Amino acid sequence: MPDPSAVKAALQAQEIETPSWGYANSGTRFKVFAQAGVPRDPFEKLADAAQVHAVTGVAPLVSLHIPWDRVDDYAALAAHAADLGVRIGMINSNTFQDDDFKLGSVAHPDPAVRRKAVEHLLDCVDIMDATGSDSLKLWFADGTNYPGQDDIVARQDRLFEALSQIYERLGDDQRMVLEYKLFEPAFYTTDVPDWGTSYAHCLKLGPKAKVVVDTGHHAPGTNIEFIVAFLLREGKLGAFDFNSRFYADDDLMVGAADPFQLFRILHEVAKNGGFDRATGVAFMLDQCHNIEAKIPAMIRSVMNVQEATTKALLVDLPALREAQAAGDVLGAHAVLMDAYDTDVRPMLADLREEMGLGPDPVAAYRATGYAEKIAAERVGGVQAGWGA
Ligand code: LRH
Ligand code: MN
Repeated sequence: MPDPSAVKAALQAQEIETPSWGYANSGTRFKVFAQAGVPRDPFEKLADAAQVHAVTGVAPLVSLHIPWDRVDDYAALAAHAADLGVRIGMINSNTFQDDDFKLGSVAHPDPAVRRKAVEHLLDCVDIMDATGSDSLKLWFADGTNYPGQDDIVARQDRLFEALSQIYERLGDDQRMVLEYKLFEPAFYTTDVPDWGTSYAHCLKLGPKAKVVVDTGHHAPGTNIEFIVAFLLREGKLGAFDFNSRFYADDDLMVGAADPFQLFRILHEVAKNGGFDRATGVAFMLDQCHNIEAKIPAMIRSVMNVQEATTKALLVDLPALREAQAAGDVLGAHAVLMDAYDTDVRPMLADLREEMGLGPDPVAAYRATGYAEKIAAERVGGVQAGWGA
């Protein structure tokens, strides 16, 4: 069995990145239900993220989304983060809400529109410089809705041209991570629809370009842990966007819909050096809390990642490999299920107490009275959202 103190050390070193937009209002095309106390600006979003880190101890990074988190002074925002005990993580670009991007952004037929998109991406690299972020996270809504609407190969050429311009701009210690998504908002072709397309572009771009695996962006039935294992083998896994789903890109709390899938994914991460800081995999949540209280949902999500990580780290790898080598199908499967069926909550409660935290982060947060405080204070102004 793995050494419990080594497992605890790895858990204590875990750094989960929470999304600034997960603290803001969000919804579907049907309705966005506002909630009392929602932040009105990126400074308040960071304050909420700091609450998640304060009670879990493993969420020190906050991902920004531009322009949703646009401010006049990004260095001041980064300093505010530091005062709160958190850091700015990945900078997410947004080329999916401007009217000019209806037919695409970096893959748009019109070179002037493509230039506008590239300008935005270059602005995001400037924001990385100003905030000390080392990662530009790129997701493109670009695609088509009808056969014949545009040329698939020509769009790939335009996409790669734009990615190359951004790649050239990156500093030595900076990188870009390219996210794929099967569909939505485009419903016929999406220009980066799957891991293979992202991987192929990243391979051609160079070592500073890696793939983002958003767990909600695959066709039903996709074996995501295979993709994760393959990308780790190739040294091309850059980041996760963790969430869960029952149907499409539901963006529900990670581990809520399919905790076994999350375990299988993190088992591949644990077994293939994905938790080693040197591998440089970012573990971000990308969720929308449309009806649930946002900060408790974020805390629960961090706990779900911790629980799945703990189970993955408890897999008896020597026994697993021995059974696999012997062709002992059921034996090998049983080794994995033993870890998955382990109740790791007592171990995590102990770890939190060793870290000087309360054993139950949700209860610890409730005890702060922070939810009532922000509901009372954050009156007036415009609540943050997706600004569409
Ligand atoms: C696209 C996506 C992407 C973000 C957005 C908030 O569906 O997963 O990662 O930019 O959600
Ligand atoms: Mn995502």
